[in-house]
Amino acid sequence: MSLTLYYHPLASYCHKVLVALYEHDIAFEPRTIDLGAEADRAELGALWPFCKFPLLRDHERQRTVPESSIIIEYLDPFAAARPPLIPRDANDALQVRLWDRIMDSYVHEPMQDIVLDHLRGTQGDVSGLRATIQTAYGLIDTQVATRSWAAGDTFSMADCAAAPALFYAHTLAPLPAELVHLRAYFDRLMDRPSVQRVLAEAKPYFPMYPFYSAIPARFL
Ligand SMILES: N[C@@H](CCC(=O)N[C@@H](CS)C(=O)NCC(=O)O)C(=O)O
Repeated sequence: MSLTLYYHPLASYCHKVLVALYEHDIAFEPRTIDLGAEADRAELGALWPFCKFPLLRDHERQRTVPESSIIIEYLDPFAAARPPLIPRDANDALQVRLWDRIMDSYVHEPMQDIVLDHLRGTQGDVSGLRATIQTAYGLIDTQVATRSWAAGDTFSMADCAAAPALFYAHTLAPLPAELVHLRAYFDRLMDRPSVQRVLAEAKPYFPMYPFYSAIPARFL
């Protein structure tokens, strides 16, 4: 396989795909994109008009693959030696896809919108976004009370989605002390070697993050 990943080491959706790549130990050429640089934007935009990353280019198969979940699904069959991130069983796979959606839609996206609101200086009412994150926290707490990982006892795509979503959401809405299962799950995620590697690579860029001061000291 000959792969290029268009990404940035600080970007949360890129973290999701990096966790999957490191879980599978798949080699790739990293292509860092600076969205503030015109030439980089033009390069990414020529491949994917929404100009968002992560974006994967498979040179061998001449395929351009956008969207973090789709990239993880695309790569999964190529890493047959490792446990799959999407189970072969259709019902188990559905649970993984459901929890991947929950992490993206109800933690990651509201978190991203709060950060964007801050960066744009729009000072909009983000209470609805915060409430969505709190609802998701409660739901995840119940889910992981009886499971090691988001969709069962095997690390999956849902956990790849959860790691960056919870890492950054935690800086905006700290995990409530009473949600002990969620907090234990967060610690398991942060201890996972693939996640630690992603966070170590992001570390030099953390000062660029607007809520840098809320990143727990153990990650700095
Ligand atoms: N649904 C997309 C979301 C990707 C996304 O929002 N990426 C952010 C970085 S974390 C981005 O490219 N932002 C730049 C922009 O929106 O201009 C996915 O799952 O890959």
